[in-house]
Amino acid sequence: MIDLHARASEINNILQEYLPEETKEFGDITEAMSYSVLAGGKRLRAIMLIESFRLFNNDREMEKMLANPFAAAIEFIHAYSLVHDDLPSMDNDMYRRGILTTHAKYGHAMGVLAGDALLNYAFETMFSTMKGLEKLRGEVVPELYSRVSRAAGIIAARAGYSGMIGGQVLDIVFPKDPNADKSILKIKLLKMYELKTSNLFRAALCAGATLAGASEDDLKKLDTFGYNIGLAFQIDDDILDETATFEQLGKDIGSDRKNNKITICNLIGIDAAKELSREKLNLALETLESLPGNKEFFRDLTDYLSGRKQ
Ligand code: GRG
Repeated sequence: MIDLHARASEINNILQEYLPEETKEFGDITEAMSYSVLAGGKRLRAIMLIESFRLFNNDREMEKMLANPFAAAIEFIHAYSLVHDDLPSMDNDMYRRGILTTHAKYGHAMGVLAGDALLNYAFETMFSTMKGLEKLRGEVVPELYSRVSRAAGIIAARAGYSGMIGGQVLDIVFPKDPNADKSILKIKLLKMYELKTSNLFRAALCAGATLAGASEDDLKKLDTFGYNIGLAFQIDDDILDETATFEQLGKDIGSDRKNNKITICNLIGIDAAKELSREKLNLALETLESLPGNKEFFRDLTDYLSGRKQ
């Protein structure tokens, strides 16, 4: 069985290694960046990126030089999205991961800027891997340059206007009328979940596999796996927002209700939402079996996701 707690600590060490050195030269920005990233978190996207690399490649030196910085970068992007999601103009939340949100601690402007800086720094980190590639023995270096740029391209697109940000936009403009046609609302809601949540899971999985040299066919399968676990994850996030406690989640619960959001829970009910999440995880498991390599980690991860409490 996987020990996600231990894996998260390993990722925290990688994050420490790749965060910019703290300096007051630019005011509080580096401190606010570290605060936003190191506050805690399950580190699932970084873990998935490294594990998808391992499905296709067992060269630990290459993993350290390519997968580790990309794993840090995907967490920087995830942290930026949370920092911006918490802003007064978005969900206006004061607590995240058990501590004050970045804007609540450093002020609104610094919340915006810390998020922006993390997004840019994520790409700086990904492209910094190119500097060391010539040191890897026995590899055709042009192929590795190509893998790095393709992996960064996948992350850019999945996090961008037609990916995670697009999902956030759909979230903001989502119909507020609870009497609208429920089947149409459900389709729209799942599309929004796919965009805002599945996309970063898909990005993590496909970037890790691309760095490892996976085939297009296997990338498509991983993408489908990420799509389904991402949907299940967001459905469960909505369920937890109704049923968990502040201590479990580290943030104020009932945030969706406070913001008058239509969620899968108030649309189809908590039991049907749980069933839908299970369906998506079963679909993910089916796809997983068609992938090569040792899939034990991802089987365990799917199992963990089916009963997560935080
Ligand atoms: C550009 C102003 C501006 C805003 C963009 C992109 C964006 C804001 C927000 C992304 C949408 C978002 C926050 C989706 C929620 C995804 C989700 C369920 C996050 C929680 O993930 P966990 O549980 O968090 O993995 P931890 O804390 O464990 O890392």
